[in-house]
Formats: sequence, structure tokens, C-alpha cells
Amino acid sequence: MVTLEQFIADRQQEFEGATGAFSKILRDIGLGAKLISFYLRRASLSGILGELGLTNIQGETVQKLDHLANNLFLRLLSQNPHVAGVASEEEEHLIATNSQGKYVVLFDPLDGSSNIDVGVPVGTIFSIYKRVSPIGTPCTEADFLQGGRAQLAAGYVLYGTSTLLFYTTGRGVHGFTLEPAAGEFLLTYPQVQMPPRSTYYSFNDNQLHEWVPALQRYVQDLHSRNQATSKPQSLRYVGSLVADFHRNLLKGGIFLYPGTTKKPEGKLRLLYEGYPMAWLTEQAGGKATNGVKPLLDVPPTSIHQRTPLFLGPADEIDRITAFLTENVPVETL
Ligand code: P6P
Repeated sequence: MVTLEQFIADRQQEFEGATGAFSKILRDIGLGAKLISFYLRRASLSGILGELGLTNIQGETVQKLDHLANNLFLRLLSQNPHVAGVASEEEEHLIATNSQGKYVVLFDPLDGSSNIDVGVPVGTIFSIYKRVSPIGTPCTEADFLQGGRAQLAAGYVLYGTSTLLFYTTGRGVHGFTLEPAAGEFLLTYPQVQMPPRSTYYSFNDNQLHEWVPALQRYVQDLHSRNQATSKPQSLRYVGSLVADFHRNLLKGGIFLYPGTTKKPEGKLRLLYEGYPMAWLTEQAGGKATNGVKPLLDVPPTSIHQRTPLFLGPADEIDRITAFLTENVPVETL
């Protein structure tokens, strides 16, 4: 049995400077996850379900648990001496914390929270960068807008049938399961690889009529391939990015949240949803794009910037790109 802390300690050299900073930042994220897991499991018993009566920067109704999770991570990370600042899906602006800190952390504290009241798994997503602004000064927006390939670490927590923490530092994807009896995350999924064949497809087709025609043709292609095979891809979509992503990571599947003719940038956020999930996908052997280019190469312009998101096995993602760049595979015509 290898704990998360031991696993990271054994690989200190993998993370920037081997100063122990990464293990302390991930320890705080892990502590936040343990506490959120506890609150979620008792939410309907302790009256913390439902809406807080506020609207966040995204224009979304804030759930009580969104607020709780956000405040928890803000408190844990702002007291960490290695963290110079944080950016949260629930906060309009970045928050400078310890000017002596060398790292900044972006997070979506409780993604998919509209599912909480109906018992569908939700998640936390995080992304860590080394700051580029001078140590000893307040962190700046430039520290957060370095681009997906500058991430030092990224991962998620899934609050599902068990509480799982998956992360990468660029040397593979590793997964841990919370053992409540010990209060520890134990290594259960070392070196995760996404199966090369897509078993599931995940997208909300309520906007299919607003997708670009080339993507509509891809969906027709997907359905016609399904009819012609003994192993069709199944639709699985729970409307919680971390849950949908995690299933597809382990079983092989595509996740699509495209833009529409009305909202070309789509719904999901580049910095604290797209980049982390894209890096995990690539580290697990898959591909991640905005439809036509690697997502990690999409330049950041603002903290809450949105992006179309396509994640999954390389062959299927390449097929989507072929349709969107009109290099439609001949056998499809
Ligand atoms: P839709 C949850 O609100 C979220 O941000 C992601 O977790 C999820 O993948 C997506 O939005 C679901 O959006 O439009 O299908 O409800």
C-alpha cells in the first residue's frame, strides 16, 4: 500500500526543484478532497444541498456546496507558503496569497455541482504552474496565462462511489483511492493508459442542431459505423465533466463539448477544465483538441476563457479533426 504522500516523496525529483513544495500543495488539495468527500456524503442529512441564492462569475446559480468547496480550497491554499496565488471558477478575479510562494494554482472546486442534489458524481479539477513574476511581489495574471504546456501538475478528484484522485506531472497519469478507514489516498491506478478504442461517446446533443455541419456529419458517421459493427460505441453522458472524463479515461471514450453557431467558444473553461483534462488525456495516450488543434496549444487570453473541448482516443479524435478540416475519410463518403 503506497500513500499519495509517499508516492510523491519517492518522485520528488519529478517536480520542480524537489523542494517538497509539490507534495505540500498536493497534500492540501488532498485534504480539501477528503473534507469535501465527507460533506458530500452527508449533504442531504445536513441541509447543505440546494442553492445559496447567489450567482457566480459564470452567471451560474451557486450551490451551497460550491461555496463550501471554494472557500475550503481558498483557505487551504492561501495558508500554504508555496502558493503565491489562486484562481477559481467561483472567483471573478485571481487572488494573490503569499508573495514568497513559487507556484500558482487554478481550480474548479466542485464541477458538475448541479448533479449533487440527485446523487450523480461530481469533481474537483486543479492545475499548478510555477509563477513567472518575481518572488516577493504579488502574483500577476501572467502567472496564470502561461498556456497548457507550461503546467507543472494537473489532476482531478472524483467524488463517486469512491473518492479518487488522479494527477500527472508529465510522467504518466497516476490514480489514488481514498481509504476512509485510514484517511489516506492509496495508489490504485499506476501509469493509467486510455484504451485506444473508443467504447463510449459523451456529448449533450441538445444543441446538435447548432453544431457546425461538419460536426453533424461526424455524428452521422459515428451512428452509421455503430450500425455496421458488432461493437458499437455506447452513449454515456452524466453532465459532470470529471465523471464523464474518468469513465472514458479508464474504458476508452470520447468527450465532446463543441462550440455552437451561437457560442463558438462553447461552455467549458480553458484554464481550469480544458488544460488539465487535455494534459491528462495526452499523458494517458489519448488526444485533446479544440476540434482542429491540440488544446494545450490554444493560447490563453483570460482566466475564465471558454473553449470547445474534444478528448479521447487518438483515432477517434483524428477522425473528428478530419471532418472539421474537411479532410473527410474517403470510406465515409
Ligand atoms: P450541459 C457542469 O455544469 C459542466 O460544467 C461540466 O461538468 C459538464 O461536462 C458540462 O457542464 C455539462 O453541460 O450543457 O451538458 O449541461
